[in-house]
Amino acid sequence: MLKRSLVNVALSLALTVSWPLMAAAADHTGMAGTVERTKVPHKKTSSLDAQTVDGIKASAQLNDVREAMAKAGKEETHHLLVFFTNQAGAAIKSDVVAVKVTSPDGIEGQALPLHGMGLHYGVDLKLAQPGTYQFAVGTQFSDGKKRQFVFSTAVK
Ligand SMILES: [Cu+2]
Repeated sequence: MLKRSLVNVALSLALTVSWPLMAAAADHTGMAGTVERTKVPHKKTSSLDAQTVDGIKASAQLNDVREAMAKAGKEETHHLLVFFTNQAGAAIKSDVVAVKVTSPDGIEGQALPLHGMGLHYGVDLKLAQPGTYQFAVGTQFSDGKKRQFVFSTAVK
């Protein structure tokens, strides 16, 4: 029975995530996450507290990308990554993912779409003021329910 359930897990993973997408996700993490974290003394990646709403867990990460962005002539300072998993821990896709960012001065911005980037959804953001930001992430999964996940973190 154990063997059979392992096969089922492997099958469902293969069905939900295609290999080229997984490779893209691995590259992305390598570039902005693990590699830099070991080289750079100050922390460029912060993990935000995971939220579970109605059986779906959302984990978020905020990467400081201002150096690379500035080199490319862009004003964005951070890349927000959001990962969704079901109760079995498998990555799942949402038809719509958007974020409303509230800046430290309490002003809520317009909804910005997050794009599917392999195993996560991501968007580049300009978080220019130091202080605590709130990220309200709206979703719609295949069950049609709208779920909102709210994260917050301090930015220097
Ligand atoms: Cu991304």
